[in-house]
Amino acid sequence: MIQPFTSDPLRWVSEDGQPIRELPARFTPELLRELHREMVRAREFDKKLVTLLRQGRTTFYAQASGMEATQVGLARSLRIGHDWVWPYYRDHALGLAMGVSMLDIVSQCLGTNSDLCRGRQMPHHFGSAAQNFVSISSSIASQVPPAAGNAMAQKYLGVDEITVCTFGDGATSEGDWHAGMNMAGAAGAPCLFVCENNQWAISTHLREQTASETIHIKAKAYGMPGYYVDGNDIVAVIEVLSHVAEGVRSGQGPALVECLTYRVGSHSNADADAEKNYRTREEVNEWLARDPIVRVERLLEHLGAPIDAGEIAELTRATHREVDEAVLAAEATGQPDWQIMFEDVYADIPVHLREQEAFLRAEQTGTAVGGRA
Ligand SMILES: Cc1ncc(C[n+]2csc(CCOP(=O)(O)OP(=O)(O)O)c2C)c(N)n1
Ligand SMILES: [Mg+2]
Repeated sequence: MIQPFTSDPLRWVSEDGQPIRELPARFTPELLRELHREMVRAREFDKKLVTLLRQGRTTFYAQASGMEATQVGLARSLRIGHDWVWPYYRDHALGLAMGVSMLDIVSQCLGTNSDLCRGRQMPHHFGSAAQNFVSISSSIASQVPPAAGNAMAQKYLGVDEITVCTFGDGATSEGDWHAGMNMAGAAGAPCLFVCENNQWAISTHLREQTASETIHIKAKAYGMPGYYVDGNDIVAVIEVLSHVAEGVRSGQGPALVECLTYRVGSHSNADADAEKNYRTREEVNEWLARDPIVRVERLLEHLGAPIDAGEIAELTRATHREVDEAVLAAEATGQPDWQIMFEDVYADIPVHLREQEAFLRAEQTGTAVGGRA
């Protein structure tokens, strides 16, 4: 039933929340409510972080609003803490759903002492060892070759794990993407590539990005199956991704899954206003009407187990409290001292860095007598 290379995205639930294929038994109202909760938490996290950005308490943030079904669904399709995830910069809904702590993510965004990197990484580029969630990089597609390498190592070591590598539609134009796909294909490495196709790479539309009809058909060239799924239908995302992940796990080699979705907010704070210049309000409204959270609410209504508005409001408040508490806890640890830039790289700090540290210290205390050449 789950076939690769379909011309239309695989879907289980229509945009108005009606099952269009038999709903698999595991999608009980309880599970659907849990998934709904995780998506609402991610959406509200977005809103709170945009506020922190506007307050100048962090300097970079990229919203995932509209893409929650893809990311929360992916988290449900993995063996968390076992499989390895090489994410990209819009994956906080994935991280949250995988159990990365709110405090860790917020600390990283604020660059406080509670941040594992202590402010030495671009905000909103967290990682988490407990979940094998590799630290995010902003260089588009730079995670793809190392993810393929990770999967090759898993194959050679014969471990019962897979690698998951996520990226946007724009990333598929990068040389690194093709190198990584080729390497994984040639090696038959257990890598699940997930394209979060939100149809825009900042202001470049998918149609300008590639002459291929879809992203998933590119898998054919690398000798792996390519699947096409409605990324706003969380039932479809979980059905397809867990099926494909099990294939990868059982030694069938790598696979590519394209989740068709949309980012309803701006690309990041870098284009918060410019967004209005490259896409129409009508297009955004069209996709707002396909909201993945509302789709689950309608499905639950259809199943006779509706979530009432009061419950959603309480869920929203609880998430806001959770973020507020994480912000207070992170800020209470203070900002890192400048000296930390010399730490955590070398076991023994080399002499030239010690000299620079001494120079900076003298600058700080006003006792510097001259610069270094
Ligand atoms: C190597 C590289 N080139 C250019 C950029 C600038 N840049 C940042 S995000 C982005 C668009 C990426 O779009 P996509 O892969 O579709 O992901 P999305 O932001 O839509 O989730 C670009 C070009 C970058 N970060 N790295
Ligand atoms: Mg994109």
